[in-house]
Amino acid sequence: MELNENFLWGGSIAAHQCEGAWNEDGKGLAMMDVATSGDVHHDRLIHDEKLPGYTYPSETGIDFYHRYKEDIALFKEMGFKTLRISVDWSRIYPNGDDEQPNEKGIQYYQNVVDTLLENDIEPIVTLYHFEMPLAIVRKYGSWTNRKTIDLYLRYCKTMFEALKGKVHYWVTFNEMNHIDSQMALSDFFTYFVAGIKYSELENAPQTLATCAYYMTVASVKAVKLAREIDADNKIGCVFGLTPNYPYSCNPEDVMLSFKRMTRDLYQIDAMCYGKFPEYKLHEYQRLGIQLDVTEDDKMAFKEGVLDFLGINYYASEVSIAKEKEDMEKAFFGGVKNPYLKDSDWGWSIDPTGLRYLLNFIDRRYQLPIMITENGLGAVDVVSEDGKVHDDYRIDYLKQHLSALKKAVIEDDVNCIGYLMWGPIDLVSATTGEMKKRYGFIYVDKHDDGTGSYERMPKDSFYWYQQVIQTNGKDL
Ligand code: BGP
Repeated sequence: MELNENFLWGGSIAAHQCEGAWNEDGKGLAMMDVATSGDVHHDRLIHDEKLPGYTYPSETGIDFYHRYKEDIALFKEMGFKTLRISVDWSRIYPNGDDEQPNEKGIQYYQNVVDTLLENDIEPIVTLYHFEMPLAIVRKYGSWTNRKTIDLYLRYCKTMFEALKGKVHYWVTFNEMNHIDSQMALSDFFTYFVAGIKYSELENAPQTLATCAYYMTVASVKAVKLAREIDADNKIGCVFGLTPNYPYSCNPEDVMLSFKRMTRDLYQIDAMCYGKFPEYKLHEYQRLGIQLDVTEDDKMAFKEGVLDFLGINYYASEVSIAKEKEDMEKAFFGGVKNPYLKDSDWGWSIDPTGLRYLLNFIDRRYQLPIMITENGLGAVDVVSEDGKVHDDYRIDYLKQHLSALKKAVIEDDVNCIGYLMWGPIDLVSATTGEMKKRYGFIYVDKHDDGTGSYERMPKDSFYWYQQVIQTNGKDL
């Protein structure tokens, strides 16, 4: 048995990491426009306003806004069946609550989608990839306010209508689960997902739970809306999931590991089982957290069950109940796994973790799964022959795709696509750097502001082309 012939091969990119053009054609400021770069040791900093004259890679990105035709032609050359893009909400409603949408912003995404279709590439559109208008954060307090659900739905409606009949795969949110996952205990992660800074919250558990709940309600309502506008729409939500292993068979390690692995699945439960889970509501009650669950919300959960699940997979974690002081920590949390190597940015490299996760999610939800992100962030060097020989990336992807094939072929997991993250080099979300590169296509752009933006296929470009051509037979 092989992968289905309709298997969706492709890649994923996000507006704020590639478009640039931060102030063109009526775009407003978005949340990420005030985040400056960090590095492997430091989180990105979040400022109150855009720093005047401060140029950092996100401001110009990789200039995808002006070069999308050239880039899509390269994706086509690789044989992409699909490309996941995101819409930057601040291009559509620059102030969040404008009376009318910004036509130029809509036009831009129509052009990108038309170009994809002309190249036989199926567009998958994410409506929220950390790109909320900054004005909504300032004026309404972002997802702490129920009003934001209405603003989000109005924006979704605008996009569902503008791209009706052209886009059939939609993603309501990217990685909303990080709002209260392990990762959330830093300013950057809560800001990234919901525009709030962890250290500034007076009652963090209550605020994080409220934001998570409102985002979940917004997602199920968007699912219903998408179906009403076009019955052919397939709507998913993307989660950044991290399998967790017990350090030993000590039942306490196993219990802790289970708790961590399942702690942010309640949003998926809510989106797949037609109701917000009782176990989470009881947990909130015990913690003194109150949610304003309305009858309208309950109906929305029933009516907004997802069509597919998107999983972003990068690394696994390990849990140990009694951590010793000298144990090395892993980037994603927990202690370092002695059986795994790390990437240059400290993310564990674990292909079997992908197979494990696919099995886990398939058996729990029985919905089609798309791997919506996976890849290796590395420092690439242009060799003397002018090329990038990224055999390490090929090796990483080969191992992960072979694990995915085992999940589909041997374990019968219903995985319908594989979208490699950052098929063209772009700005890193967690560090804001260009140095951390994922692409099959090299972009001549650097953190010091130099570079011509010229595009160049790396060795992995030709490797992926072959993978797609043989539908994954030749890895
Ligand atoms: C995911 C985000 C992406 C992407 C990826 C890699 O969490 O959805 O936007 O950037 O992580 O992270 P980074 O770019 O920091 O290496």
